[in-house]
Amino acid sequence: MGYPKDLLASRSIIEHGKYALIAPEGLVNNVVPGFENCIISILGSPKLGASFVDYVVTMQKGGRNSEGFGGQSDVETFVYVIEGAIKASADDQDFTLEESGYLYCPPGTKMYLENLGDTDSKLFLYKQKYRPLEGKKPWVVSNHANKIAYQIYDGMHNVNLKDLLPTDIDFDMNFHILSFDPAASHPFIETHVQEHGAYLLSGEGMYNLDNKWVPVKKGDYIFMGPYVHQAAYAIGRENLTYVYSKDCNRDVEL
Ligand code: UGY
Ligand code: MN
Repeated sequence: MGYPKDLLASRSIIEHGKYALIAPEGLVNNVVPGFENCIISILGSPKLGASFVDYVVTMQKGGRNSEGFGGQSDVETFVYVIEGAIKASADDQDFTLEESGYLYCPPGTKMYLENLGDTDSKLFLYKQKYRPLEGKKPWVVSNHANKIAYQIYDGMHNVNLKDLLPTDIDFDMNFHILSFDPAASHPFIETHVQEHGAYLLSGEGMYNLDNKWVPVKKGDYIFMGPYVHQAAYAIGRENLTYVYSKDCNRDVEL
């Protein structure tokens, strides 16, 4: 949508500190040091009210981050391959990640990324300050979500969930995939302290954000701040599926 073919209009909704729907057509390229031959857009960030940073990265031919992403003593990182194939490395281990492949790096571990082949790869990338817990330490995790079986979500026969990271208390957040069959919905409108950054992998639906229903589809990004009302209805023929982060396993600090 846009000039000269159409009106200058946008589906994106930005409510700082509360929630945001960011449609892909409004994104611009942000130069982020360390990334070469990559088109990067910063999505959720502290400037929007999120406690994490999410990025969508298109790695072109020769795309790489060979300086290492993250690696600070208090920063954890996560990458998920939306399409294409990359080599991801951490702690001298190499992982070939194809569509649905992911890598989590704990604090102090740099993540190295390199596009494989001549075609573009698209990544959902994340970083956050890790909240330590005495005696506990998370570790490097890599897998392909396509190899993980779905579990029934909250007793709903037509909604399914995958946990991408271990549920051990060492981890202060998890990534999940939630998938709604056409016409399926959440069992209730959630209001919870945890934040989410969600990237829509397939389908279309109506999303309740702050108790207002808005249309959403594949390629959209949604930030949900603490306590914001949230729920989805899937519409159309394809499953509405998204990958999202959720903080867990920690008390709220006073
Ligand atoms: O895990 C969750 O809180 C998830 N059900 N939220 C969401 O899909 N908006
Ligand atoms: Mn939620």
